[in-house]
Amino acid sequence: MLTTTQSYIDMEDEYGAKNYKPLDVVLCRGQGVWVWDVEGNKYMDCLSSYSAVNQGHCHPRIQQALVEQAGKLTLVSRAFRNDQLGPFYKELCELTHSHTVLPMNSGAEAVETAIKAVRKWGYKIKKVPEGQAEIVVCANNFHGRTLTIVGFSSEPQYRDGYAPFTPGFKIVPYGDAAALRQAVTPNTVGFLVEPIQGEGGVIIPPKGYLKTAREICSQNNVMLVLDEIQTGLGRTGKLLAEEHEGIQSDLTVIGKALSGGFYPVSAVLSNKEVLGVFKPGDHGSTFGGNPLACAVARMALKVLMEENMIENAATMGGYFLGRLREIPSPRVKEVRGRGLMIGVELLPQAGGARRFCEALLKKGLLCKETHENVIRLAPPLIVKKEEIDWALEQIRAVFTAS
Ligand code: IF1
Repeated sequence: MLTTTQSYIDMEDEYGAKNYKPLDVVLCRGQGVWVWDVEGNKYMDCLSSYSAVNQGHCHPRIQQALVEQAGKLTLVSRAFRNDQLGPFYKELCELTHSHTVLPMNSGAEAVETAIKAVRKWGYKIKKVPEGQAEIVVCANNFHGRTLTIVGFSSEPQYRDGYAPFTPGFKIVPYGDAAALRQAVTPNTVGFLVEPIQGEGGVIIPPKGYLKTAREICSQNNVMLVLDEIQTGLGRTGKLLAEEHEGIQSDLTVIGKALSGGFYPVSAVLSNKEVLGVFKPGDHGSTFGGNPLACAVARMALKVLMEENMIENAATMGGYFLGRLREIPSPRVKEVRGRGLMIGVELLPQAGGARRFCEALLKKGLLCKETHENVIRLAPPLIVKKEEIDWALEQIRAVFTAS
């Protein structure tokens, strides 16, 4: 007789496209940092759905906001106004010191929106010759999966079989301010960069890099666009990761935890009039800014702030990082991170990160490798010290096993 788990796996395999290779665990319930599979086994979620569940699974206050709004009004399109959009704009702008918001749904959609905005700004305001706008991006970037975005990825697999791509992008090494300065031309309209490269392997740039990038952009009238879809909303121990360098981007892209994992909600925030270049009809989305998304996002931001999740991420992240570094393991090359965005890079001879994730799964800890040798550890920001201690026990056991 097939186990329940196996029967679900078989069903997925029978009917689903094979664009993922998930761990063979079938989850059916989540609460806080914990999730349960269909066999009743309990796991600590140390991925947080790639930082979309910063507030913890099924946060009761966000759930209540979702249910209440779902009983009132879910979608009216942007042909009409709704009573959640204005308050969402206001609260998000006040929280992030922005003055304009453009709401979208997925992170990639928001990144595409930012690309369109800086290009249009380049032509209409900076007076770059039509069709010649350039945007600088970094090697090992991850900004989403649309054709334009994968077109400027440096990861062969993300590009394979999808050409032709959108022109107008230049790739420079991440963390190299001189290379950025070199790449800027009079036609450069934007620099799109992650404050920490998540998918790239939790790569933290050299101290001062973002500050210098800010200066280079300001000196050359180039828009600094920070992709904070993963690093934002508390993940690195600050509301936005840009705060670690004391800078302000011209555009900030957020998503994921903007809804606490309940609903796809993303947004582009602008500290300049860049988003002002959009006129009615220039850009849009059926679901962008819908009342259900706004109600959920308003509550997701409210609990993030009211329940001190950002401070907890800073404190618990520092604790987690420090204790991880104490684990004596010949397999570990480096433990790095900021707040609760942590990566454990293994030495090549360790045999790859996937098998450690599978071993940790057996001990009740869910995490995910990125590329070959990095294990990402990113529990929800509500994680408690005793829960981290439990996780450390499982990690120590796996890392020091023969
Ligand atoms: C997958 C990766 C993470 C992101 C940043 C934009 C987006 C993402 C910095 C696009 C999305 C997700 C996508 C998801 C897995 C996950 C991921 F492994 F793919 F690269 F987190 F690192 N900017 N990241 O991290 O947002 O359109 O997905 O809402 O595609 O498998 P989205």
